[in-house]
Amino acid sequence: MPHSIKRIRTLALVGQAGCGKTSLAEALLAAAGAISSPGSVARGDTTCDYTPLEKTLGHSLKLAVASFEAEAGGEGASIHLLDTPGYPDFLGHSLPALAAVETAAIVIDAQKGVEMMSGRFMQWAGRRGLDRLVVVNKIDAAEGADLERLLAEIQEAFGKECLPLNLPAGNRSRVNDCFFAPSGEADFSSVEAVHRQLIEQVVEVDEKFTEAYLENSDVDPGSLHEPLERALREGHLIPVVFTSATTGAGVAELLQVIVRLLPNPTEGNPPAYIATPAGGGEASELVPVPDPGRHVLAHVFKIEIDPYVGRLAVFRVHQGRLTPGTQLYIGEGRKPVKAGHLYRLRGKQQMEVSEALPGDICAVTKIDEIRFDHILHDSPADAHVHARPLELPAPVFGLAVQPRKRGDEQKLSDVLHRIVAEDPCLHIEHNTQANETVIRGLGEMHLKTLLEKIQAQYRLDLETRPPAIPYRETVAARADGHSRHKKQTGGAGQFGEVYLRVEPLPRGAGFEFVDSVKGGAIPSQFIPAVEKGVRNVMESGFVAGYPLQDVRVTVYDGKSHPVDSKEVAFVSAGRKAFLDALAKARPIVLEPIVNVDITAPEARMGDIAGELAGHRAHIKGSDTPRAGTVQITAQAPLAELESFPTRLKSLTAGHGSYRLEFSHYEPAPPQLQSKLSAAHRPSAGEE
Ligand SMILES: Nc1nc2c(ncn2[C@@H]2O[C@H](COP(=O)(O)OP(=O)(O)OP(=O)(O)O)[C@@H](O)[C@H]2O)c(=O)[nH]1
Ligand SMILES: [Mg+2]
Repeated sequence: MPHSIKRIRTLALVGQAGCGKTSLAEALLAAAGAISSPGSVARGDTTCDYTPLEKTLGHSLKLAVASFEAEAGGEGASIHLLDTPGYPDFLGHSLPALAAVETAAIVIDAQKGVEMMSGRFMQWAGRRGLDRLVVVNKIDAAEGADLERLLAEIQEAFGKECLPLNLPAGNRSRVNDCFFAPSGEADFSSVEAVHRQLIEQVVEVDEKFTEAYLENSDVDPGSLHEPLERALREGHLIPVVFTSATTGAGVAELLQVIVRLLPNPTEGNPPAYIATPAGGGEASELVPVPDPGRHVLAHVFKIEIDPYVGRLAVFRVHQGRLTPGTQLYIGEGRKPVKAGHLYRLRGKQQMEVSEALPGDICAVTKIDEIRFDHILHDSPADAHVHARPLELPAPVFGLAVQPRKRGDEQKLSDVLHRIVAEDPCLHIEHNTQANETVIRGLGEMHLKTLLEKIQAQYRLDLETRPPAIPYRETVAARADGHSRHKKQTGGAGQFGEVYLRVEPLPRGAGFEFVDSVKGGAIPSQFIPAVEKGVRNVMESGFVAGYPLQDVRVTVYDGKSHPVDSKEVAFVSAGRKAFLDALAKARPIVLEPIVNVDITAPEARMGDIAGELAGHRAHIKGSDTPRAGTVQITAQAPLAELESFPTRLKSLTAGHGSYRLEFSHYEPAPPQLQSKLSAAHRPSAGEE
């Protein structure tokens, strides 16, 4: 069968950790005959969980691509299936999958029902205009009555557009089709009634079909491709299917839905790119056309770095046709590269192919310039095209790290560099103040697995500690300062004298330096030297060794000497005059305040409020986005939240999640002020 765009299906499996995505991918691969028998997560031999750490931990840590051919109902398809990790800590791996597919399959654990990540992915996929499909997995493990209730729960949470394409039957040992060829009895509801509901929902998007349906009181489902495609694209229909990855119930039927009903790359809502004209200007939306005859536009949504094999860049083609010989430009880079080899992926396995069409998900290896989110294109005119931004959460959970063994500093820097390339939700900061390297991620588990990976894959042991809190200093009053710098040692002397004033500025205003010296009392060429002296102190702090902010320094008078005045003299005088003023200007320490956004089971609301109150937090509001779930917004000093993730986890048995976001600085309470300045004093002796 020749490769063609219309045969391609792209699908991402998303949802709560443990709902069975990796197992389902395995079952689908086996049902299509791509693997001889399904592997299992417990045995550690699945196609998608192929990294050593995933095998040990028994859950997915990164995005995996499984491409395979399938046939159903006489139709053939070339499927690119994406398996994503469910833990919110790995959103940097799961969210990018949404940029690569036409359809998001939200997998729900039949035993657990609608969970937090099911809802979040439903929303994210909807916002990106993806077709959505709900897969209720693990039906073997749930009771029939639970499944009926679950279907109602799904409709309550995500709307009446969620209609089953099949229903569990034979006491959940199989499913009965309600769309293509409805027949037989189901465990609950009626196949016939569901069939009617489905058809009515589909024809509703088009008057022509509605009329035909009303006239004949039925239509052939085979003739409904067009309105069905539209219903999916407009979110007017969100099909629900039932499966068991373990027993295989509903798996062949799901494969049939993928082949026969899901959109090909010319259907669905087209993805939008952003184009900025060369030389700047207003950015505009650019909609790629899934036509192999046009310029190539492909989006890199995954980077994987294997310590032995090197860099693998996985991309989705949105426009044009790629071959191993295509000259490719990388983002805004001007130097073209040749892919050399193009691969399709099936977990770890790489299968060489001779072309990639719009809709194809392929990989190239060993091109070090390619980064996550890059656009690969074959025309220099497209250098300023970017993918529509992913709504990735900002990493705020930090750990300061250093190698256990001395001399491993360079190795640490290399390893962090590689690891950050694979995960857009991971940042590295160098805090020169505290002389520490801080890794920031989305949560405790994110960083913990990262450290394990660094240990196992790169043989690098790290010591960790909570990162230093970025305190700041400021002044609470206005004061004047003076210093005269005079040195007479044999030859040429040094002379400089400075009068200045310091005053507080509103919070967040930063630093202002004003020169109001009259009549050249300090010659203008020495003013920068005075500023330099002041800035030295701004950086090193006064009371507790943290940078100063929100102050204005005005130099208003001074004295110079025709021979002995030099830059060094004014740097020193500026510095000492500023210190003199600071001592009188009621210097204080500011602490960072963050916004905390907590989502947790409603029953734990009281405990969480208590925990927050004990840590100087103010609760700003609470909301119930879904039955049983509460969302709390609060503000708290960052320093108080060190143990919060652990406490939240134990209070909610792991079901709570939180997000932090910097808000502003506030004066630290007196006790903390004294503690911080006492801690600083031993090394402050130089003044
Ligand atoms: N009874 C039953 N168990 C299942 C089914 N599907 C998966 N499981 C089990 O559920 C557990 C989690 O399955 P995974 O496939 O790893 O789940 P996942 O969604 O990939 O999890 P993450 O990768 O952490 O997001 C494993 O122990 C599976 O064997 C099913 O249909 N029925
Ligand atoms: Mg998994």
